[in-house]
Amino acid sequence: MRASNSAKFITIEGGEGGGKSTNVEFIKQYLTEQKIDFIHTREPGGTPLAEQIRELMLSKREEKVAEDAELLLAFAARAQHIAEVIRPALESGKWVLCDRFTDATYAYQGAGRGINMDKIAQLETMVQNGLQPDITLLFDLPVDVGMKRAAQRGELDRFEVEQAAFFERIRAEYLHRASSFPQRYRIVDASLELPQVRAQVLGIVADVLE
Ligand code: Z5A
Repeated sequence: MRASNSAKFITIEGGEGGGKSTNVEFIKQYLTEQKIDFIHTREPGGTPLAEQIRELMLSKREEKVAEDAELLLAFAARAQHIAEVIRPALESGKWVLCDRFTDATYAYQGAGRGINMDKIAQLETMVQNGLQPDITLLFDLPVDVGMKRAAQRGELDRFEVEQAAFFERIRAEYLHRASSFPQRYRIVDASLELPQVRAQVLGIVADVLE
């Protein structure tokens, strides 16, 4: 395994149907080939408690979920995930590859649901205490293309049943954040054929390794 003191925190973001799950497998394979000691985890989730919170967040229900309740669930899961998984892994020298992180909260709860971004920033400060990803891969593609892809996967969750306008706001917020944090963000054109997307992704990860 490689030297442990340069462990990277890599997050994977994007709207529906962007191919995050598909491409994360390529990243895992590449990191393994490069003998990088890493863990792969996800948000919401990543610990038993946080996975239960994920279930609460994603399951469809008759009761309307208050926007602040959804926001606090996302950060409750994140607090547990950081304490139990992310920080210990980074501190022990393991890279952390995480499907979604706080950028998703700004995109989904902020732009999607309309929650004030300052409120999200306050929770981010409280829960993360300075922790930020080193690199964020944004799988970007037109909303209609992504929704068609996501629909092919089977039953839709509580977020996936939203209308196109919701996902347009999410896409715009991700792109806005990418331009606000150019050092950290890498945009992947996820509308291309899978081999081309894979080539972009592996190019980015190879750069990080250098
Ligand atoms: N959420 C939130 O609201 N607030 C928060 O703070 C956080 C999350 C952290 C679950 O996330 C939900 O949580 C999410 C936001 C909310 N909303 N939803 N839904 P998730 O990441 O677990 O769920 P997801 O967005 O559905 O991610 P996913 O499973 O990785 O899906 P994906 O990005 O669409 O990837 P995929 O399953 O690999 O690809 C979708 C389909 O497209 C699949 O059939 C592939 O074979 C196909 N595909 C992939 N790439 C291609 C290319 N290049 N060409 C053609 N077809 C392709």
